Amino acid sequence: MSSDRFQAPDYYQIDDLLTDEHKLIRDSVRDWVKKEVSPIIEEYAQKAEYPIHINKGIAEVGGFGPYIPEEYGGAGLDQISYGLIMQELERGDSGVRSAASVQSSLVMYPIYNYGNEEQRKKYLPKLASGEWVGSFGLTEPDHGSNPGGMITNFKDKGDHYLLNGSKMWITNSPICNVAVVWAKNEEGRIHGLIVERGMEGFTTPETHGKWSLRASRTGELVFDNVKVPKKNLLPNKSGLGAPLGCLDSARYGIAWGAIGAAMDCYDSALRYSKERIQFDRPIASYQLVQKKLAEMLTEITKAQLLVWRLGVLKNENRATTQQISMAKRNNVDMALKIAREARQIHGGMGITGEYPIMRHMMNLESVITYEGTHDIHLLITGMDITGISSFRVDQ
Ligand code: TGC
Ligand code: FAD
Repeated sequence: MSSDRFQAPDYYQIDDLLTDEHKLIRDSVRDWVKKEVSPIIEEYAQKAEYPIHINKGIAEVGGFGPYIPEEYGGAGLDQISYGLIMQELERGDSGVRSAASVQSSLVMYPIYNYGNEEQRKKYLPKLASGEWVGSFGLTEPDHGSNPGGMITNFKDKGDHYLLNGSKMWITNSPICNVAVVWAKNEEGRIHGLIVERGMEGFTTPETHGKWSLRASRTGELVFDNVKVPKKNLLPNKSGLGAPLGCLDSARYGIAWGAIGAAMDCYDSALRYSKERIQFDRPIASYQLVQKKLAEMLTEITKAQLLVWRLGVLKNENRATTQQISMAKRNNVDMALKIAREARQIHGGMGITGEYPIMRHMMNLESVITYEGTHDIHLLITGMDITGISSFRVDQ
């Protein structure tokens, strides 16, 4: 891959809305991505492996638990810093941002918010340092958009719980040391359980043959009469709202992350269009190419303003699920469209690993589906506007 010459667009001087600390954090993650991710990521994506050696670096730049308090190993940062970190990591690759999203918002978040002190102390520092990898098991083979229908269940056996069922499409499953798993108790109430690798009956088969998010490991979590100690139940929240609360935090990070992928595609397309000569002139001189570039920058700028405002609301604890949903849907869709246009501008070169475009484009095909599909988010907005759920006929 050619050297990383990325320059971030900031057409509306959005940097003026950031504090010096925000900019320092953003720039340090950007430098780290240029040095540690860009040179290797194409090779890892091609061989469908996650570069696990970078986990230490992600931890050092604050990517694991950015907003978790420092006493538990987190970085103790605000929500805009968290967003900027996700933006820069996804500028490198959605798989790298995925690793940080899952660890931070889907594993550390529920342990911090729904767990007890013993659980926080046992798991959070190891996850924050990158020593341990976590995964989050909500989706099942027959329950994706409708997680409330899950059939994974646990029974109270006196001194332990007996867990049965399976989860599918789980980021990091093949390499996780610990999984936060959502399952129903005998009354049908959803609870979170911390399942550790090595527990008898717990296996994590890998899903092979992905054309998307290749630099990220995906698999199943299978529970065959797994004896889970009672102390591993997250005690402080239950019901579907518990996993959905984690999703709010992860979806917020994705809304920022997608901008990173979009910026990388735009930046590459702009540079390529100025350097590529056809009919004796740079292709950047042609109106159709300029139209594409102008529209890309307009959409990136709108997305940047959307997440900045959402970050302010989130810092004030005022961001709603529905507002987060809108930003996730809009920004991922925006990034995917930009990746497709950028690929056109690169012509044949756009399909090669010489440029990051095709990798981002394929990655975004997962990002637009996971954490709630594009259409599910549209319907969450629809429900908010009308007060009528399209998911449930009785509501
Ligand atoms: P619904 O009736 O709307 O809600 C059930 C209960 O939950 C409450 N609630 C929330 N609570 C906290 N935070 C939220 N964001 C909440 N949203 C809803 C709600 O108030 C209700 O509480 P109660 O007390 O009344 O029972 O639920 P529903 O079954 O109708 O489903 C609604 C729907 C479709 C919007 C929801 O289930 C949904 O979001 N589906 C999409 C599933 C999804 O996003 N899965 C993601 C899996 S994880 C993943 O993809 C990780 S990828 C990571 C990576 O690699 O980066
Ligand atoms: P389905 O729910 O079957 O949806 C199929 C189609 O039907 C979609 O277009 C959807 O929008 C549409 N649809 C469904 N219901 C409705 C409706 N009511 N109205 C209109 N349209 C509807 N999950 C985890 O728990 N943990 C993870 O770490 C994780 N990582 C993932 C990593 C990758 C690479 C991928 C691809 C997925 C991951 N997921 C994870 C799962 C992801 O969250 C689900 O794929 C997603 O929620 C959609 O579920 P589904 O694939 O079963 O699709």
